[in-house]
Amino acid sequence: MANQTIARALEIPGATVHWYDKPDMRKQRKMGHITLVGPSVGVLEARLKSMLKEEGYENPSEVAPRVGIVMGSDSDLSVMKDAAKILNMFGVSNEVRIVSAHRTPELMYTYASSTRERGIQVIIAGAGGAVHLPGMVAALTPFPVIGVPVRASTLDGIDSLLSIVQMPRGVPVATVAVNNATNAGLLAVRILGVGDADLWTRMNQYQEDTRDFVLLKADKLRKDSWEAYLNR
Ligand code: RP5
Repeated sequence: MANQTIARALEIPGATVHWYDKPDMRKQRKMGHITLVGPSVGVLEARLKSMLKEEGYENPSEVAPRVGIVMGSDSDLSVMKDAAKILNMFGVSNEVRIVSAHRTPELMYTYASSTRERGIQVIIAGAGGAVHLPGMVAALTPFPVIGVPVRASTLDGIDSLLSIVQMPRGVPVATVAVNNATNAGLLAVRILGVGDADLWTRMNQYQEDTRDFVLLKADKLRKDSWEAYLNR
């Protein structure tokens, strides 16, 4: 830990430097550590991010993802990106990965069974057709899994929806509407918000903003004729 690192850490609220005071310094030798505390995981993440940024780690992937977004194929990405957009908007760290239940079953196993040690708390899994990814991931981890049925076949997404929603008793998967990865992102934020006051407040604000937006449109329609409203 360089002197500048210690000085910078001391400027971050909630950070404490533990210097071991070892007599000599060697390459790769642990000389100390920094602990970070905060009122919520969200605040903690922001503090950690700011510290890593100061240290030159600009890449957000350096911060452990709290939500894992997985999909069976890159063809699902145009739908699944909406979950990542929502999580980014709420400042929730996430990662986006291709994990195919039928074509890379070993990877699916490794991914799902390593979620805890990697800090992932919620998984959003999307796929189309004969979908097994969300269910299998839910079978492999105790963390909540949200399934996104992707419209990817000739059956208009009904096949994907039924494959995900009809889970056997004992292995729950929260299923959102076909192609609605936005709701999967929002549900993940709500789940995390149960234990994160900062995130809870932001979700509450989001709901108030949504309500105000609808009321604004309702007011406009009330004042104008419906023809004028549609022609705007
Ligand atoms: C693709 O097949 C889909 O959209 C989908 O995600 C995928 C299912 O992949 P597996 O998980 O079954 O390999 O066409």
